[in-house]
Amino acid sequence: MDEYKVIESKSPVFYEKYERKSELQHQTHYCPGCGHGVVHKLIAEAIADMGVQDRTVFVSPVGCSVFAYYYFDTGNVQSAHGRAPAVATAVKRSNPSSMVISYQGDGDLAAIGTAEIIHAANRGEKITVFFVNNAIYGMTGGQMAPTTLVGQASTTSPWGRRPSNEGYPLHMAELLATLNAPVYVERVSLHDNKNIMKARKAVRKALELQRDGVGFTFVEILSPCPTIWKMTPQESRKWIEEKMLSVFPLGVYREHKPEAVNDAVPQVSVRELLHVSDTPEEVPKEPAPCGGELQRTDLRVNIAGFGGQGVLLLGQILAEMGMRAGREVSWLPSYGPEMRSGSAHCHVCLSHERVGSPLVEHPDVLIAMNEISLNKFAKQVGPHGTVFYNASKLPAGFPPQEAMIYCVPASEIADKLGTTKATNMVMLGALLELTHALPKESAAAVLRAKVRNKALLEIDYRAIEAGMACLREQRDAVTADAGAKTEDRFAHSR
Ligand SMILES: Cc1ncc(C[n+]2csc(CCOP(=O)(O)OP(=O)(O)O)c2C)c(N)n1
Ligand code: SF4
Repeated sequence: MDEYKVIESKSPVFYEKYERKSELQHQTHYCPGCGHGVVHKLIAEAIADMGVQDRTVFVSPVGCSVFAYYYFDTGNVQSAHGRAPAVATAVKRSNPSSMVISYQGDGDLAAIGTAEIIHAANRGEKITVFFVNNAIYGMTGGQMAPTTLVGQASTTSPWGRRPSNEGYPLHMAELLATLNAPVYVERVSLHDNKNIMKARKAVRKALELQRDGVGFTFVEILSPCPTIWKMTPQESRKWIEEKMLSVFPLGVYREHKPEAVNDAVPQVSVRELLHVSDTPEEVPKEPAPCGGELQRTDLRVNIAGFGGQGVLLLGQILAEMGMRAGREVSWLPSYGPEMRSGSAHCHVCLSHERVGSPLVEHPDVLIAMNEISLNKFAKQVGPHGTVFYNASKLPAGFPPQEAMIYCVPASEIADKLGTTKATNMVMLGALLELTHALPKESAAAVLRAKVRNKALLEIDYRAIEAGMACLREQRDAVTADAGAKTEDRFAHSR
């Protein structure tokens, strides 16, 4: 006995202490004999040996694979079911020096996430995907997975999988190997120690290729799930050998260096992309002070109407004006399936501070281009907010609102100027006049960059002026006639 010394050690890539509910503290999340624990060890060892722990990010989706974040002392992101390759893409692209691992089960990757894995592979994202194939949905108690074998019983295929009804097992390694972009695709297995050593090599190789920036790497790992298979750990290993190997042959399915193609996307800033210069023309950053009543330079705006009314474009113009004035901005469009005449709205934030969320639930300003939008959104505007409604008067029976409402017959005005296309510009004029959020010169500068048609550009300028004039007129009427009956032209209440 003296000759042997038992040494227990743990990879430094694992957390010192694994967090579990107190009564389960003595065990990991994985069942005895589960392959996930083995795969974890192989990955941890490779990360430690490569010295990349500090820049590794694990993306764990849904399934037993999700538990990875309790064990790996690396960056961890949990993604929605099947979406790990998309999330991994975002992490890798925004931080190219990171080592990004998408760690997925077969239900996750080959069922709900089929689109994500295929497109990430096809784009050649420089990530590594470890695909733990146990031929079943483990976490949820044994439903059929796309990888379930023909004849294999599951809770959703109690008579065994039948190709005539459930189709055939999906061969993900073979499928991805048909694509041009992946640089390394291999299938390995955990059914005995010799094969675990081969899996170890494959895991390392995939990660090394990622470290060297070569391209998309994918390792499929045949892995036991004794609990759901209702077998002992030993029987599970045997079952892989006897049943799974013939359906999922092991081996390297793709290994190639990507061809050098000169199609690198130029790295440009958003400002450059939108042709917004850092030192915008002689446009003042803040508008000149004046007597507007909603004088705010920070604004949260909802612009709503039909598709085709320039709703989204108005939002873009506003956001771009904000950008030119050095604001933090966001533009969040939302539209239905129809291109024209369907409902459309967008949220715009103009702020002196970073925008926390582009979603505007309670706008300072609502620009309602039609009655439906007025009815739908006016109640969201708070007591100090303003609504601009595209008509000369409010709809009959429209209830009093907390917000101030201005009726700006923008379509009518634009029509008289020569085209209803300029409706949105009339509204922009009204907004600028009332809020003084941004200088009107900035609107002209943005329009010059956006509108190629000279005649339309002229109409747009005039539409902005007309919107401003319309608003001035109404405001003066309010001032002169404070307290008088004004509901025919506009209604206001606070
Ligand atoms: C959107 C969504 N659909 C379904 C589920 C239920 N669900 C949880 S895990 C899982 C299957 C996971 O199976 P697999 O990817 O094979 O992982 P394993 O547990 O076998 O490791 C499903 C369907 C969910 N959580 N979210
Ligand atoms: S259910 Fe299966 S995959 Fe999940 S931990 Fe248990 S053995 Fe592993």
